[in-house]
Amino acid sequence: MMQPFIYEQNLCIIFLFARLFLPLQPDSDTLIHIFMKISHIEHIGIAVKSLQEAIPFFEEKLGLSCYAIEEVADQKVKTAFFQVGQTKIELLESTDPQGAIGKFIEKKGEGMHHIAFAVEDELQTALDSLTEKGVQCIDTAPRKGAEGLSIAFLHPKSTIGVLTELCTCSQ
Ligand code: CMX
Repeated sequence: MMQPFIYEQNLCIIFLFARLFLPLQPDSDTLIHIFMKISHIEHIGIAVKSLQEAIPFFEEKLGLSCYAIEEVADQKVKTAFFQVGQTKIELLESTDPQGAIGKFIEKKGEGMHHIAFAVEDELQTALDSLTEKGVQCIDTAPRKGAEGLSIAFLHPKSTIGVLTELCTCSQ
């Protein structure tokens, strides 16, 4: 059985070695790869069968208020938005069974569909850098999403299984 004092001494030695060989600041190579600043979670997308049936749950049970309903024809969805702090909840109802939400509901049922990060950088630059790093971008260029945001999706197969959206309102 190791004495507590010797044990503590060993820990100190390990810490000093680690401190010597692992610099606290990222090296210049690492800094080159820090390119995208995510400011917050812009919204969380939830696939629902019917907005009419889902909205009352959020309003009457959770006390949130739906502030906008918008159809995004391009995405084959109708959306409803709720503000929760800096983040929104986006309910997504399919308008076409062949669209992304139609297929998702058919396969997995209702539930969380994607997470959207607000990025402060130029979206095209972020997409180019991600592509360079081997991330599969569904959109290789930004396009217009709900609420006039510029958006782009990353494929769930290269984002740990979570469909990920990047968005910015600055472009
Ligand atoms: N989250 C995690 N995985 C998902 C997913 C999701 N939301 N949607 C699909 N997948 C998975 C499927 O489970 C499937 O996995 P397996 O191969 O292991 O079975 C795989 O991706 C392929 O799925 P699919 O049903 O065959 O669908 P597609 O390949 O045709 O499309 C995707 C998948 C993600 C490329 C497509 O849905 C897409 O382009 N999404 C981005 C656009 C979008 O989602 N628009 C709706 C929201 C719009 C808005 O917010 O305004």
